[in-house]
Amino acid sequence: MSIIKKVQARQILDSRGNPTIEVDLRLDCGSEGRGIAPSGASTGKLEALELRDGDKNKFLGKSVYVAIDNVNNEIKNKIINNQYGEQEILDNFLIDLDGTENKGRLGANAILAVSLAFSHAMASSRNLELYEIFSNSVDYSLPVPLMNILNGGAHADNSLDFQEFMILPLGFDSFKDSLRAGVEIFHNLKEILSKFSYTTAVGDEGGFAPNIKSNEEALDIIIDAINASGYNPGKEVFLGLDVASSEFYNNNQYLLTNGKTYDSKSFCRYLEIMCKNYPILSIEDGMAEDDWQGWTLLTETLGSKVQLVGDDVFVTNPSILKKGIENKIANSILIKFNQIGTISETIETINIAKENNYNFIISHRSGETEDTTISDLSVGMSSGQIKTGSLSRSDRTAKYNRLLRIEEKLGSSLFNSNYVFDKWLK
Ligand code: 2PG
Ligand code: MG
Repeated sequence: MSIIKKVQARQILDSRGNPTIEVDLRLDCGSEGRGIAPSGASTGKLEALELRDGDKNKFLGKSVYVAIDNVNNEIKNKIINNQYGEQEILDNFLIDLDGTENKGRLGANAILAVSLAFSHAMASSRNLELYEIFSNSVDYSLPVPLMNILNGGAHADNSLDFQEFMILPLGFDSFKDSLRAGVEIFHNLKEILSKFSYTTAVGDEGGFAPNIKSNEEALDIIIDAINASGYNPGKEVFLGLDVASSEFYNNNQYLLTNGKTYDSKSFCRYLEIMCKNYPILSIEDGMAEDDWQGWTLLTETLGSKVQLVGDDVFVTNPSILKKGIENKIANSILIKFNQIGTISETIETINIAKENNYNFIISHRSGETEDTTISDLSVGMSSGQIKTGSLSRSDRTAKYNRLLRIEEKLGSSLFNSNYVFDKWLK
């Protein structure tokens, strides 16, 4: 049934013009699947290792020929003509074959691309939609899109400290209407930025990247755009932040571009005040990955009021998430399959989140491709939320477009925008 007959890796380009690895895989029944590894810019220290060649003469050190070689030789030789009845069996085999804690020998990018290609091939061989392959339950749902319309931090060359300013459309009955709200706000935001003579060039995730002076001004302008679109901020459309604070945390201090420094306590207070002044419903990486004390404080202070999402701090790792849950860190987790390196481990982490009442958000990386697997993962695992950038650039809109097609097939009744936020909307 699922004997692997062909495995072929090649180098392609991602949305930033950097090389990445793509794998094609065929089963004996003739079904084929393709997997592509995405790539982050603001990476957590404990992420699985993305293997790059480091040869400055080729793609400025970013080529992935060694990872490709690992797939086309060692991995292929071991898995070809073998049968893997389930995703987990293949993934565990790859994990053992690599033999390191962080998949650093064969490369997490190599392993992930094979893992993804296999899931696509399995879905095709079973005549299933991709979202149907990820879960035994048919409890599907369509996610609320967390749309990153202003880019800062490591994703843009501007002065904004926070990496992502997102809008969360919650007052809508379908995915397509919530997306429409996002699109309208995005275009109104462009007009408002032009009016203030800010650039409307976009950053890595397709959101605008103006040289706005402060985080507060960014939020004010987004509120203006929501109003200009005829939506009610704090009723129909809420705000979300990815502070990505590990990027500006040094020597126990959070240092903003305006020169102000904060310790964990005062930075927590800063975020608390922001939540009082703006309809913020979600804060990702409000504290740095190394600042677990800060995370504890932030969770005690804001955990009952907003979604607190751990990205760099959890890196989609089942053991780290468990530790975080034990330590009462955050109340939600961002899920990126290349942080851990296989589909099975990604699903294991999601199941831990589910069992512990943590929200989980399926997420893209800042370096993406045309691949839309995350859309299916969010529907199949019923995440209720997806974070996949802004409303421009095909690497971002491809994910939304896939969700539109899934919604057409499954019906909008599977979209319930509020349930994942119920506890904070009361
Ligand atoms: C993040 C991601 C995606 P990157 O920090 O959440 O938006 O960025 O892929 O650069 O880590
Ligand atoms: Mg993040």
